[in-house]
Amino acid sequence: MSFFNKLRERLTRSSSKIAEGLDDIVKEGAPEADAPAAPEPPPAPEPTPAPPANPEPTKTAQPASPEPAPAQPAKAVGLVGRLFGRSEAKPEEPRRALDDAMLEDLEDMLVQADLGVETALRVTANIAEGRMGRRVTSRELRELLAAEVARIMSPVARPLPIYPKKPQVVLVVGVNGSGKTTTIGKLASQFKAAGKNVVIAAGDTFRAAAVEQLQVWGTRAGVPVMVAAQGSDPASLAFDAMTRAEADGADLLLIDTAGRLQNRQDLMEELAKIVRVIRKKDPSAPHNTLLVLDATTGQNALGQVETFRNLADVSGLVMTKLDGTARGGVLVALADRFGLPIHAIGVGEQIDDLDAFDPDEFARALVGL
Ligand SMILES: Nc1nc2c(ncn2[C@@H]2O[C@H](COP(=O)(O)OP(=O)(O)OP(=O)(O)O)[C@@H](O)[C@H]2O)c(=O)[nH]1
Ligand SMILES: [Mg+2]
Repeated sequence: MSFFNKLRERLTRSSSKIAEGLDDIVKEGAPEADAPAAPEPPPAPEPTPAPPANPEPTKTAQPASPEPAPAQPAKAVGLVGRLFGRSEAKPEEPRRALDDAMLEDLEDMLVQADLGVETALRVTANIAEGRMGRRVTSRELRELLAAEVARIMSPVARPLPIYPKKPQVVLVVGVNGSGKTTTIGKLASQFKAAGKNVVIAAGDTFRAAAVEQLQVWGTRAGVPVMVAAQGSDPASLAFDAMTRAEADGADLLLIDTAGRLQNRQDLMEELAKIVRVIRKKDPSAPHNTLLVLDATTGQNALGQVETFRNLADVSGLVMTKLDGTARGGVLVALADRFGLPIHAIGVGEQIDDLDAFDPDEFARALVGL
């Protein structure tokens, strides 16, 4: 199965949240056509809040453009249609006019879908621009939303860059359980399969299980895994691993680290020490510092980026566990807020459940197209 198909299939909790949200928004405000005229809520007493500040306040206030296709009540079924039993009388898709109330609903829905307030505001404003008053279907909204999401994410979609520098040192960091070790296993397998000479350093000397986990991946991929005694200094392991990778002529050295909670100062200092020691060997290393984020943590991911960026020179992100979470929208917020490259996304526990991040595919999958 192609990665896109897998993504679409596994992102359903996020995508149905958004797709159903859009359906509801449109239905809610659609003319009484099919809905039994629900009692209109009384108009808000206070003036409707101004639409979100637009980056370029150009033509937002454009008068309602002529509707492309005025919704018609049930079209008559043509003779041919009747003869062949074709259902030409398919009920018209509900439409709703883009107005302030609808934009507010849209914004709320996007916040619920973990895009974050700032990004939800910006996306909504861009969708509104030049379209106020136009009557849209849920499908059209999905397309508009997908285009906005893709636009935000295109600049950050960059696979892990491979440099001529040997060994290229990739340090992998993140909070507990975010998927660091699994991501290293997947990356090692994929790079090895692509003909790269890879070495892994099991820098999580905290948990014996982490070392075993990496050894399983290493054996599977045919990649050597450097380990050290439990409880030993991960910085000295990193140093030894660099020596080994140099001696082996390795292209890539992937260094796993123990999961660290943002509030554990000692662990955070340990990470800084790993970086210092690596730099004694190669002042330009680590060449990449990957922050692995778990999509299920939703908005917490934003805080994790802040913390790790202050501590290490985070050069790119990997987001795991997009399968089975309704919080996949957080990736849009991350892209919008930080502009850090998103190197890969994970949608499962198998080797090929990690792939480079494609903004268009992600955007379409996210809105359920
Ligand atoms: N469903 C799913 N599970 C994943 C994904 N990536 C990792 N996991 C699972 O998440 C769990 C934690 O992954 P690890 O790779 O051990 O995470 P870690 O960051 O190394 O954890 P610590 O070393 O404890 O900090 C494991 O059960 C993985 O199989 C993913 O993309 N999707
Ligand atoms: Mg681990």
